[in-house]
Parts: sequence; C-alpha cells; structure tokens
Amino acid sequence: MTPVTIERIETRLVDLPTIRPHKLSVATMYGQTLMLVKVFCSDGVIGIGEGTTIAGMAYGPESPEAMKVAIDTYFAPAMIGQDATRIQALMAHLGKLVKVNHFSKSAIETALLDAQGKRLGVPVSELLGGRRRDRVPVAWTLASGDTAKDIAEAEHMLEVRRHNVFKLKIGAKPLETDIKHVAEIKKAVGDRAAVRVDVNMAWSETQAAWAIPALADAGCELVEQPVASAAALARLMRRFPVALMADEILQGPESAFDIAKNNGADVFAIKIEQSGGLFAAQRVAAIADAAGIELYGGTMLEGAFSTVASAHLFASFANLQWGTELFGPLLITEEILTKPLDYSDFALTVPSGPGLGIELDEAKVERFTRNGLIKTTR
Ligand code: MUC
Ligand code: MG
Repeated sequence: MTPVTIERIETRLVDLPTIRPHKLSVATMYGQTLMLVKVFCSDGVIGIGEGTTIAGMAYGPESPEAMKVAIDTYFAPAMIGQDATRIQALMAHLGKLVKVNHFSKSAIETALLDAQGKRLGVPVSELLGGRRRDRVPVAWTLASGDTAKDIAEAEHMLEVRRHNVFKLKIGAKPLETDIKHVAEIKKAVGDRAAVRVDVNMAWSETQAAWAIPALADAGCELVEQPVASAAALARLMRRFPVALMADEILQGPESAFDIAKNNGADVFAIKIEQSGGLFAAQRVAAIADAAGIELYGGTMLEGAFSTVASAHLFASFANLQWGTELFGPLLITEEILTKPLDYSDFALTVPSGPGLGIELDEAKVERFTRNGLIKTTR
C-alpha cells in the first residue's frame, strides 16, 4: 500500500471582532486572531487545525503571528513528504526539531487528527480512545468590566438556557471592588447559577490569602490561578472552603506532574494548546486522575477548530468534574463554519461526523484573512 504523505501546508491569520470588549487582568480584547493551518495529504484529505492566543502576547509566550512563522519556516518543511497517518510518530519527530512552541504543535496535531478521522470515517474523539459523553457543559465568562452589564448578560444566558455557570474575570481592580463585584453577581443569580473567578495571576500571595475567604463568603465556588507561582498556589491549598484551580502554571505533562507531586491544586484547567496538543493534554488528564485532582476543560478563547478539537478530547475524559468553558466561538461576531455548533441547554454537542466533524466557510474566512495565504510545498 502506498503511504499517505503530506503534500502541502497552508497557514493564514484570520482577524475577527469580539461581540464586546473582553476584560481580563492582563489585557482587554476587542478581537480575536485565529491562526488556521491546513494540511493537504496525498489521498486528497485536508485536515484543519487552529492556534489562538489571548490578546496577542499578553497572556503567554506565543502569538498567532509567531505560530504562523514557526509553522511556515520550521514545521511545514519537516512535514512535507512524511506519513500523515502516523501522527504520534510525526509529532515526536517535530518535537525533536522544535522545542516548546506548544500552541503551534497543538494546531498541527489537530489538523493531522482531523485528516486521519476524515480518512478513517470516524470522529476525532474515537482516535483519542472513544467518547464517554456526546455533550459537554459550557460555562460563560462575564468580563465586560461592569457589574450591571455582567448581571444583565448572565440573566440573558440563563433565560435562553445557554449557560448556568459563570466565570468572572477579576484582578485588575482593587480587591474590595472585585469582591463586591463577585458578591453582587452571585446575589443576583442566586441558586440558578454557579459563580467562579479567574484572577489570571494578578494577586500576590498575601492579597490572595486576604481575598479568597471573602470570595468564599460571597458564594464563589472556585478560584482560578489567583497567584503567578506554583509554590504560592500550593501554599494556599486547603486553607479556604473553595476549590483552587491551576491554569497558567499548567504547561503540559511535566508541570502537571510537579503540581500534583506538591499537592498544588484541587483542579486542573486543561487546555490543548497550553499542554502542547491533544495527546499531551490527555497525559495531563491522566496525571490529574492518578493524583485525585479534578478536571475542567479550559479554553484559550479559541475559534471553532480548537474548540471542537478540545470538545472531542474532553468528551473522552474519564472525569470532567467541573465541566468546560468551550464558549470561544460565541465570543466572536462572525460564524466561520458552514453549519454552526449546537450550544443549547447549557452544553455544547460534540460533532459526530468524521474528523473534527465541522466544515470551514471558505468565503467568510477569506474576507477576514490578513495579507493572504502562505503555502509550503515540496
Ligand atoms: C483563561 O485564563 O482561562 C478562558 C475564559 C476566558 O474568558 O479567558 C480564558 C483564559
Ligand atoms: Mg484562566
């Protein structure tokens, strides 16, 4: 049998507006840039992957632009002519040529899995061991920067039954202001919704020790990455009646192992990009399960491709105690799929078609592509 090889790789940056400014402690987002990569294979199958960051380089070390350059310059030439069906072997080969660059690796691995699923006629979830659920719960982030606006947004989400778990972005304002904001929102939604916060590392350890009990009193059930260091997060553990979640310090299996070893978190926010791809994220989940750490399906506010790739993975997890926040496509004004995803009854339906099970609206994406396409061929 002739092996199926990779013939061509295309990358593009797609700039899309967000439905409203999205305010995090690290930056305010007015738009989102998707780095889309297409892998063209010798059997005619095309796989699509996505790399997306939060506010350019304000959140992490890679930018969409850097991912594109890394793929065009380093990954793509090393992939052309390689067997497209041996994904783990190819990713291991690329891992030797390129250090770190987790987001780029996740985009490429997603495209290879999409292609392989299409080729075999199975959803990506089946390539990851098989799905245990067809729908995943989806939280929404309230981040307009204004308490009244956030309450109105939460009421709307409850009314249309889209979300009943809300994550509040705090950390940019004084502690008292943030605590009041959380308390007012929790008071407004009451038992109809869960309230959690993400500080995105903004607090010092002493600020966190002061603020977390007040957040617990306000009815907040989970505090995500209140401090920057893993050691400080570990020292905050078990002191408050609220779960502590690791996000930014979780950068793949090795960091997961270190955090687990040091009893450094109650919950892991697993992200495919931050982990270095779907298989790496699977290993992070296995470490968490073994250590008794609970799981949450995180997002980099990704568009449809990384969101659905994550959904396929999270659908296969043995445990997903805290649900997911796979709402990225809903934060963007433009629909880039020919058929929109199904967000209903507080959950996202994991597509069931071959590969990722979604189709790109080529004309729409063309309109929003920055400076045209880059193609790498033999
Ligand atoms: C993060 O820090 O978790 C997830 C939801 C959101 O609004 O921002 C992201 C990133
Ligand atoms: Mg976070």
